[in-house]
Amino acid sequence: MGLMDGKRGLIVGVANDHSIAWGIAQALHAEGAELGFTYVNEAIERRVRPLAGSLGVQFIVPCDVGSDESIDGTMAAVKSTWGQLDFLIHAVAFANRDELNGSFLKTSREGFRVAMDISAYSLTALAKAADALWATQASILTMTYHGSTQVVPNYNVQGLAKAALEASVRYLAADLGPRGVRVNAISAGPIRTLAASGIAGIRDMISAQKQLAPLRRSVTIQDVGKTALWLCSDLASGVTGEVVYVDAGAHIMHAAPGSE
Ligand code: 0WE
Repeated sequence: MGLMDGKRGLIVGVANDHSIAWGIAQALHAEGAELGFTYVNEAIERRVRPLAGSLGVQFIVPCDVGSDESIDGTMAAVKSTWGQLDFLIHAVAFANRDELNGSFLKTSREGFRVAMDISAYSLTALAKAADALWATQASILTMTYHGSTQVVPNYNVQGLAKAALEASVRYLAADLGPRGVRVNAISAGPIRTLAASGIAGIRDMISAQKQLAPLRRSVTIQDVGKTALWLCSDLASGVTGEVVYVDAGAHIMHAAPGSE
């Protein structure tokens, strides 16, 4: 008996076996969920197919969250394959690389638009396209980061996009709640994923987190997967519109304690 037996859902954002979406997929699969994966292009498709295969996942569809036509095609495939959707995992973000370096003040109009479109609006776009598919007691989950509310050097416009994403979680929760659909976000501490690998100083950020965090460690995609499982399962039946931190407690601290 698994917590997710009989539940079917789509995972958007697996790029490789370091992806947070992959940690979530493994945790949900282990409790009996039936999964579908999306890929944004052929390079990602080549990485996603073997990962999907290792979990016995057969439903693999293209999805470019920057395109309404692509999202409509994805949801049409969900409708014809499953008829309804019990959960959706949204674990994608994108800002132009030159926006994630140096001063926020130099943010361009186009850089702002792209970050908001791909990192924030895409959640609403997916939720809207799946409007006729939501099962009662469905669960929508997205990924955010503390740079939404605190200034993290270099995170810049991506922090604004995460702030918009967190607000989207609350508005979507209010709209979909009457139908029993819950909408939540996990705010993960820094993890060395593909998206983070290009970030200068990510290693230092992770080791700084280890000093700061009450648990004195960084978090893994397995940590995130277990909280995702809780939020997508009936265990979190009373939780919606929430941002749950999975960061070993780091965000409660103002400064690391002195060594003594
Ligand atoms: O949300 C993120 C990463 C999001 C991200 C990463 C990239 C890298 C490659 C969005 N767009 C891009 N575009 C690219 O071209 N994180 C929470 C990880 C992250 O990213 C940072 C961080 C942390 C932590 C960027 C600057 C400072 C800290």
